[in-house]
Amino acid sequence: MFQPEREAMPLPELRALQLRQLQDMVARQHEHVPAYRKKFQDAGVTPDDLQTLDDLRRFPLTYKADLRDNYPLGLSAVPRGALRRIHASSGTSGKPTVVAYDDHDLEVFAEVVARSLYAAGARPGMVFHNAYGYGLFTGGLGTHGGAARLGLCTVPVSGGGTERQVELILDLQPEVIACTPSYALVLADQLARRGLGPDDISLRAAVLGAEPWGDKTRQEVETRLGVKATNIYGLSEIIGPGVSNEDASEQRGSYLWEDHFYPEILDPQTAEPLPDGAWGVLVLSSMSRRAMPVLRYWTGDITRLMPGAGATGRTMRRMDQIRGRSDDLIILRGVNVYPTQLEAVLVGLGQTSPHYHVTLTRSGRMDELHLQVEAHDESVALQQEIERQIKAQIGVTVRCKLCAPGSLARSEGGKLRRVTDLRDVR
Ligand code: DLL
Repeated sequence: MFQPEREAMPLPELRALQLRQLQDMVARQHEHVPAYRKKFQDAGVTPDDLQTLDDLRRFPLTYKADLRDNYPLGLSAVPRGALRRIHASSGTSGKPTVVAYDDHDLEVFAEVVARSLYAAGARPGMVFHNAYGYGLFTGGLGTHGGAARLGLCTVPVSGGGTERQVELILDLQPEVIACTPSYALVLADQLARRGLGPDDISLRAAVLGAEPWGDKTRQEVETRLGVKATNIYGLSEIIGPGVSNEDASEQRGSYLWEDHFYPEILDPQTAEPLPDGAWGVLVLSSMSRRAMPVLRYWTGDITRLMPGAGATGRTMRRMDQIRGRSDDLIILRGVNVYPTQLEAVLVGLGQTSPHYHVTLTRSGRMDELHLQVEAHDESVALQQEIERQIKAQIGVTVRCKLCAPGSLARSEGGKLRRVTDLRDVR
């Protein structure tokens, strides 16, 4: 552990710290952020109503729309002169969502990323190939700060330029790489094109996140790059990468740094709290943030808090892999489908590559799901077997099309979109 005194804090102490920090955050929001004061008024609560952790459910949720409505810095709780960095989240229509950090927030950011990288297997003195995008995206600079805190030597290569990335990996011999899972496969492809494999490179640990991925991708990245791959999760509104990370020795659930981020799992439809073990929407409160603390932020990410403690001695809870987002949930003729469920069926079959793409169309009143998958064997028999297994395991009829390895779009370091929804295009 990077910070055993925090990561393995006795549970009663952790719960007391969470309550204290939540009380402090709500008081600061009430005093300094008019939009929160109004939200509290509308919900009929005051900061004094937060006496136990259970009381939190009476407090209002924060949605992405709240950040947009208060664009750019309306939710800031500190004077403008105290701000030290701005990031923005990608991929939304219209204006981006802007998030702000003061000195204290950047310390917290570095600390949670350092813990995450350590859990992934990074150790002081190692060389760190950082292929997350540098810029407004939190991935590059966020992991950079944590790597400095841990004592790594960072190669700030950022995204894109795959050939140059491979050169740098060969020449500088990094032990640790951070990038999206889909980009890790792009790098493996480029190495293979040069006739190189895991024994020719120095990498040992890959810290992968920013998009949903599953065990099929993990297996492929691990064998082709010769690394242990762990899942790093996070989002700009809460801090960026480093809300949680798996431990390399365990690879079962990401330890959520609960001394800074308070997690809840809510029912996607009713927003009622769900117990540990149940799948629902992850809601997070960034308790220790100063510049732009958010209360009960509806991440839209579907996961669960895993029941019981992990095997590493940490007391903090683990979250499972993200199954999808509550808003990219595919509802196909009444059946809920997450793209990662399709991936799980492909893993089970074991005869395709992890590259797939879903296109949703509507003909008349019928929604159709077209699944393109790369496979060496483009036979009708395999295509029918995939359709049959998906029907049997998920309960939906899909049309599968096999295509040659390398033919589907690859990530250039940014987020890969696995679903194209053409149903609303008229
Ligand atoms: O993607 C922060 C990040 C950077 C995380 C690098 C990990 C590594 P945003 O651009 O605000 O921030 O996007 C946040 O990305 O709500 C999830 O839907 C998705 N996401 C992030 N990490 C994972 C993951 C960064 N490990 C949104 N698995 C989140 C699945 C992820 N989805």
